[in-house]
Amino acid sequence: MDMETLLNEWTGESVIVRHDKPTGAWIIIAIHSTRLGPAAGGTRMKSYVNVQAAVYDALRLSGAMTYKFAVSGIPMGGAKAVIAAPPIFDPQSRSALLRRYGALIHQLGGLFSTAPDVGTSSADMDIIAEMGAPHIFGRTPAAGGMGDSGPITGLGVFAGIQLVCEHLYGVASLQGRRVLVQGAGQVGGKLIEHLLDVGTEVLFSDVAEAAIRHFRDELGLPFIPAEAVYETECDIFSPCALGGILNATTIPQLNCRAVAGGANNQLGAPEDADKLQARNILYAPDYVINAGGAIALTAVETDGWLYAEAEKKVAENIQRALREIFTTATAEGITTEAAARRIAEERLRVPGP
Ligand code: PPY
Repeated sequence: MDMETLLNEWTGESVIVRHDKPTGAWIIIAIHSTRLGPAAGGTRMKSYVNVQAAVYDALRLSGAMTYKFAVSGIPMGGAKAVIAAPPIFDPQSRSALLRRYGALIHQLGGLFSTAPDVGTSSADMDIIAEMGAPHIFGRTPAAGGMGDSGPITGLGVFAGIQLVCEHLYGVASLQGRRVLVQGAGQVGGKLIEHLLDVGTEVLFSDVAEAAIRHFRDELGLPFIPAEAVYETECDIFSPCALGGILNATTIPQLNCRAVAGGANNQLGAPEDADKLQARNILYAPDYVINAGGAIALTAVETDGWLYAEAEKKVAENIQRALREIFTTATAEGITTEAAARRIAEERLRVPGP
């Protein structure tokens, strides 16, 4: 798709594009909506085949942030930033690039705040904040931030799975339920710990050697190879790695009652929500169940909550949102994805700032 069509079909507000001459990197900030407040979204850093692919990623991901904040009741707008890095560049030029990115955020004067995302860490946020403060979430505790939001996102997914069980079986207990976690990283790994704590039968899949060694060899959990993930029988399938994994190829293979996981952009296409519904598989919309990081970062860093209070807020907030979504979907006979969208759009139907 050419750039004009891409931007034309996008429902967001503005895009900032900066070519970083010293490194050749492209910085793209997509401001999807400032309807509910100043916009925020994580910074994703990786290499892309071309600038267009990077712009496309930023545009696509920014909308989910708008919906995430709206459904979670956080007074912020949605955005996402992408740093399209050159294939190889040394760590020194990386910090300099992050500082220049921080200066750009500073220039935007609060229109946009950022946080860690795929390819960026809390340590990176510290560097970006040297120029970009105070518009940076998720700095390291040493720099006064909350640190990594992966664990609390994992806790939120766990709380969401409990609510899914309550909806499916009438009891929130996970004891003896079988959950397959795809991706035992920052979020999935923490989720697995919470599941094991309450007596869940956990299966996992991962491609990283270190994760396989830990969860299969040290903890003795059944390891499911990538090619068998979708067909493996379980109560809940929890995608915590890649996007786009729910599609025309995988949905017919699924052997579960529900999909509830932390990965972003799980649906390959909008109609995949209908395919799940037709198979009677309950889907917890990704941007609702994975909102724990956003909820906690804003609670702790903007509103001054203690971490332990934020943990409670994350669990309650996600469970309340999913309950409302499942009730709406059942009452209206629509998909859970459509119900979540409807609730978000109702909240967005207010006068702009
Ligand atoms: C996300 O939840 O996907 C994020 O990008 C995290 C986040 C958290 C707080 C402000 C902005 C982004």
